[in-house]
Amino acid sequence: MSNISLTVGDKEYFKGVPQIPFEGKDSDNPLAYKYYDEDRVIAGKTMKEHLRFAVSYWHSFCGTGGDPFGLPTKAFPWLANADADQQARDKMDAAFEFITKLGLQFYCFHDFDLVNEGPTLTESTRRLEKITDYASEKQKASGVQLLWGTASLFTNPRYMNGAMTNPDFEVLAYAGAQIKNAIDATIKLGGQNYVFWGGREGYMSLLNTNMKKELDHTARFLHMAKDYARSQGFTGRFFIEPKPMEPSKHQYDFDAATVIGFLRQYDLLGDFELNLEVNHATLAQHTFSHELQVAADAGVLGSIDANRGDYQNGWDTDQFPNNLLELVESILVIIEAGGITKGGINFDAKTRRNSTDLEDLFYAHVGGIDTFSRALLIAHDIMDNSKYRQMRSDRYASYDTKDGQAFEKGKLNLSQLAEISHAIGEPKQTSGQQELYENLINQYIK
Ligand code: XLS
Ligand code: NI
Ligand code: NI
Repeated sequence: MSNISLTVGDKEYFKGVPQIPFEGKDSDNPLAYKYYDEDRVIAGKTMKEHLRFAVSYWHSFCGTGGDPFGLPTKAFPWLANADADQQARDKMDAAFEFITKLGLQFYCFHDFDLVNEGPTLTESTRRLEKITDYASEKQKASGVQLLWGTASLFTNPRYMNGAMTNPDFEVLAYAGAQIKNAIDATIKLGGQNYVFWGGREGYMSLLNTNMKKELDHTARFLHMAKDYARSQGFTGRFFIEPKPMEPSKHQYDFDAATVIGFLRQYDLLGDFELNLEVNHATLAQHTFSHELQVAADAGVLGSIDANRGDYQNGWDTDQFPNNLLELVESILVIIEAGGITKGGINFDAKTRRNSTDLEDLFYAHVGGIDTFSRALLIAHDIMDNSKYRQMRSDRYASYDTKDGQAFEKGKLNLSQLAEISHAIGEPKQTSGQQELYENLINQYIK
């Protein structure tokens, strides 16, 4: 049974939508889960524990459909009140009604998703303190928890030249004040993790950019943020979210491999892991499973921002995940890495600009949750019942014994390697059998 209690404020925003039940794959009810059976146990853990789904505050409750060519299309009723504090409370009522109707355990926010940024830092701080008091009550009443908090250091014009990387110290200091508030809010709400996405941390032109200085400043800033959070008792993980471009031409957190190199160079490994986003992987011309594998192999696979891109264009379209094959391949990597344990799966995805019914938010999440759930079931079936694991390890079997093993253990030098090859002669040809692997995966998609 769900440990999440339905929590509706003074006004019910999603009238006519009940708590979403699990009805199984033969159901044709669009407001029911077909695969996400939260208490079903797979490989010793419930689906809820494997998947740790989170709703993102920004797309779901603040994203009103504006784009560079057109005005907002979505008149969310929780944004109607002009009073800043009341609007923030209404939005939070809507958010908790939505999350608890989905029966999900987590949510994620930026500081200025919770409240509109005030005219001064002092006023923004006051608004945040007030809404986080309310959020504490809401979390308590519902059982919903904070997966991660973050600060928006990319929306306000002051950050047009970057936040942590800004050439002007005064802007960097403002970012420091904002991050301090966001860390305080995260700690106050028992947040399990804290995220950094560097939307403006990069450059539009190298001509006016001192890259070394900007990266040094970023590292210094991250050390300060980590030291502050630890001094306040925060024991969670810090996640960096790689993205190669958009809004900047080039962003320093380009992809998983780049971020890992940065963390290693500046001695940040250990506290920092990665929050990987599907659409960011495709923008970096990688598959999502590639990014997961790179992070897993470095021991920094932290959390996921779930969405999908559009394969015909190069934007961060943040569509809801519905590509089963992409997710099966990704979850195979996650299973081998030991699962997502501290982070979760956050729907950093938005309904399309012309999806204007409030129910569309539910269809989108139900579909994304079910696609991930189905992929989890399929991937475990592949791991447990197919030859997939065996085929992969057989491919490397020549390193398990004799000279291959000696090589892996560092017991051969280059001259010995050459001698061995002279004795063997031309190696036999061995097929990579890619098509066989692909067929195997497809056979289990049922
Ligand atoms: C934007 C990012 C952003 C982060 C949080 O592309 O995905 O939404 O997840 O700042
Ligand atoms: Ni994201
Ligand atoms: Ni994104």
